[in-house]
Amino acid sequence: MLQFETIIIGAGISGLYQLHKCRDELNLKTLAIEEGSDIGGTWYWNRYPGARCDSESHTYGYTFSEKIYKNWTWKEKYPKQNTILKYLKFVEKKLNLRKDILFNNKIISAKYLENKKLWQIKTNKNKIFLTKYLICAVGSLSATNIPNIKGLKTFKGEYYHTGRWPKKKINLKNQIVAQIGTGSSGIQVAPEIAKTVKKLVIFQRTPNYSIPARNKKLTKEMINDYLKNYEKIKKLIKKTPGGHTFSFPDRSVFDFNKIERDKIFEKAWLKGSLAFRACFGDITKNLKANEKASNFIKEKILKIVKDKKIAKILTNFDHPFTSKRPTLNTNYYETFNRKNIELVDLKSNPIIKITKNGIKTKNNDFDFDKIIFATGYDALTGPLLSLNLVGKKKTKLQNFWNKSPKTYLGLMIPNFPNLFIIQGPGSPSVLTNVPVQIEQHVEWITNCLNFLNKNNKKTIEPTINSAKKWSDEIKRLADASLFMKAKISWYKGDNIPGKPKVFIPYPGGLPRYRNICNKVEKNQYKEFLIK
Ligand code: N01
Repeated sequence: MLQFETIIIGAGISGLYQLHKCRDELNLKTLAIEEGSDIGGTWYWNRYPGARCDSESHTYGYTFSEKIYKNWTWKEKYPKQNTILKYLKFVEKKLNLRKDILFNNKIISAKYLENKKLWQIKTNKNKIFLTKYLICAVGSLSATNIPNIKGLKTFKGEYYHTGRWPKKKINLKNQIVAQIGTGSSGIQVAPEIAKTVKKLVIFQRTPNYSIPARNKKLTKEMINDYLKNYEKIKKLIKKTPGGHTFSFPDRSVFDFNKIERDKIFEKAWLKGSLAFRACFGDITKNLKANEKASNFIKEKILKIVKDKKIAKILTNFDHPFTSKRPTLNTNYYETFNRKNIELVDLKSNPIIKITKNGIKTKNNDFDFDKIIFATGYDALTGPLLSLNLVGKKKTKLQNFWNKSPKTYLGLMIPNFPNLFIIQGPGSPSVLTNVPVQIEQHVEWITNCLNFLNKNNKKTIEPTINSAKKWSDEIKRLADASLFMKAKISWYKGDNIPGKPKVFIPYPGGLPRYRNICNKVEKNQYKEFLIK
């Protein structure tokens, strides 16, 4: 049985950086284990047509190395999935990481051996490893959710989830295709495949607010500009709440009359960016202010979509803008003006079952060649629960988290010594430009391991009390936010039957979170049991 000082689960953005830090900075004997056949995590699995990132490319990547930052050139405002994959392969090569990654192995269980103070890891290929530290770099959106709709097994065509899109080329030409789900993934897939398929029927449960991405090629000047400003950008994205280059101004929606306000909205709409929500400081905080932004978007959709019935379904909002994850699109609303598109409102016409030939709703019987599930994820907790973690005193994570995920800082779990999570439940994670959060987590974990090794400490785990206080803090912040106004939101577990209904990520913003983590480190981890 091979033994390591550190095992990292996952070789996506977080796993790769953590491997570099543990192996090259701390000199720990380290192995990363990856389920896929190559590196990339999210960007390995999400190969669906139209997949792109909606953080601006020059902010979406590692900033820890000036050399790496400056030796890579982003060519578009929003990078495509395979461009990000190429970027990660470029980084991996620079750091020579591949030789310490075991591919095609999925972790099926991880058990803490109290007498040895080691974790025992098992993979689906019957490989067993021991390790002192176990770092879960499994991503927050990697446990795909295919809803349990009656009859799926009887469907005789092929079906796919966007987050597990097949490697083989899928021929959609002349096909009649169903797409269930209109979140970030669905909004990207539909315009892309509508160009090819014979007919696309989109099944919408909740309408989504979407801002035009206005993707474009970066000019030489733009590229030189961001490269020149490396230090500035690196500092800036650490200061803003979401890890983007934009922050929220002091100005209120109510400081302006409708004409002035709409001018500001229009400018942001034409620019196209997640920064639309930061046109005013109160859109994401105050329901009345939020209504102004929501109404502006609604009016835009009503203008774009020609069919009045479809436009009504697309704007039948039941939640405030930004209470669910805001999305960017390229011609999503325009796609509904095509002749080969149909929109089904699941609120009035729900799915009854999937049949051999297609989908039966309350009012219709549809025949399909293929079904695309853009139905999201068992976010944040799902990827960790699937590892079948068993901690001290035979504590199963499934039981320990049955009412709510309990972590301290989203980084560690009581009863699970020496187990670290990158982007875990209880951290800002999915509410941020993810690589910024990842770098902060990897660096915090690295410093913590360094502290333990230097001080000859064998184990670390947070106290139950610190985890309880952290959950209370998340609840307090979430209750005061607009996030809780969304009826169905994966931020609070509503999309998965049986999942605890609590707000999962930390909603206090990255700078505040970073300060708390830094304080914990400076005070030598007083909220933890260290032995
Ligand atoms: O998943 P989602 P996603 N019957 O959960 C619907 C990141 N991301 O893969 O809103 C019918 O957002 C569900 O309906 P409702 C990003 O963080 C980023 O799109 O729950 N419908 C919804 O419409 C994002 O937020 C990028 O009522 C069902 C859709 O399926 C996160 O990943 C691109 C259903 C799921 O939307 C997840 O996005 C892609 C059911 N039983 C993803 N169950 C970029 O950076 C669910 N739905 C651009």
